[in-house]
Amino acid sequence: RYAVVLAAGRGERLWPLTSTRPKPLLPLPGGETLLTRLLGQLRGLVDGVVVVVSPGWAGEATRRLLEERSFSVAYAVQPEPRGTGDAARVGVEALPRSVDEVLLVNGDLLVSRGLLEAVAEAGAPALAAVPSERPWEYGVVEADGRGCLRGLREKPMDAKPGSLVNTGVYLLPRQRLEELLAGLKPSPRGELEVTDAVAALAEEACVRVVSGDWLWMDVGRPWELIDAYRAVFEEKMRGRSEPLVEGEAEPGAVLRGPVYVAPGAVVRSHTVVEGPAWIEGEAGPLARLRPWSFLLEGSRAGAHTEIKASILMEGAKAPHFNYVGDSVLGEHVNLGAGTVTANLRFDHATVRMTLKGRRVDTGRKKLGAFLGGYAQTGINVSLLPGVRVGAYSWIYPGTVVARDVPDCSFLAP
Ligand code: TTP
Repeated sequence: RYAVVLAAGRGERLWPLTSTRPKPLLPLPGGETLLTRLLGQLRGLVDGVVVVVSPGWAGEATRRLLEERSFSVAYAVQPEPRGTGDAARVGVEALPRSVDEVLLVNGDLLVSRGLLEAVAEAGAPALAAVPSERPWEYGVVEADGRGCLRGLREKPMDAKPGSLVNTGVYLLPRQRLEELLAGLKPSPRGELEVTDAVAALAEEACVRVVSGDWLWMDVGRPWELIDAYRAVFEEKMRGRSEPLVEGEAEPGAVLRGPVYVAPGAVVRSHTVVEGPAWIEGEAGPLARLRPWSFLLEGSRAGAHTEIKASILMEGAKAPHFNYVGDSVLGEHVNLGAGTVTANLRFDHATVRMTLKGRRVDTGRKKLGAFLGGYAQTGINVSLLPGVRVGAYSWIYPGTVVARDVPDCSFLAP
């Protein structure tokens, strides 16, 4: 049995975080990425792994990271992102001839190992499903009385909370899968879909629906990254309610509740950290970190800066007088003194964002800004709820950013 991991998507909805790395390489707390976490979890469940990557820099970055971290996997290149079905076909073709079962997984999933184990042990063909509070956002799985897949319905408006949704993790017979993938036709959205092959298989065999209340998150939209960090935090801290300081907390620093300070990280004096919070970088002196602040390696929240429910990726800096709420700062972002994010509208309406050209309601009243890697703001820049600033872009001092700013551009008031 081999795993085929799909990691050749565009990750367009997660722009600008995906301008400087492919989605499966997004970092997680503790030095992992979505992909390295998943590959670690597959150890012992499969005899080998094929990772499907895109050509060019994104595929190269994936190979480089996995080599650095000593993962020995095979690669298959999907020339264009024509859909998950096309990616799976490319991956399955690259399998050694002797492989007869394929564990098919999306490379951007955040799951618990139990889910992967259950599918791997179910016997092919099988599909993993989890109950969801918002099933209408996913593919709803319908099973018959024997627990076999009867149908998959994409984003059905009438689904009830608690319905089972498709996790995109399957165990499939290699030969039949290969034939079904070769015969796929574009779906209404113009992509070749793995789900069409699975639905066709369900017509001729019992595709077992394996369900359980496992952690399962599909990290596709910007705000879901903050949720993913919360889930990883809970997994790592396992209900702990006290600080865990493996780095340094200077005299006069106040740490309350579950706060993790990693080796090499420092919380300087007169900083107040209200857990849950995860610190791999530097906080303070005189900073305030509110619940669900994540400071990755090399990042810094400086004097009179307040962080809340936000991620500062590697080397990101909010050094003086900043407010960062419900936001993500990509790697090496630098905020000028006085740059603030607004995370609540005057009318308290839910924040909307444009994803793949469509206005999408995020369902969140509190949502700040998303800044791509290496972006910089001048002093006193204001970022309105839900705006994104492209990677490498510069925002001139005093600017109010009310609209998305493309990558590598310059915005003045
Ligand atoms: P999606 O999240 O559907 O697509 P995406 O990653 O390109 O993101 P976006 O829609 O925001 O542009 O993909 C699910 C998984 O399948 C993900 O791990 C990437 C992978 N994938 C491929 O490998 N090749 C493809 O052609 C597509 C569409 C996805």
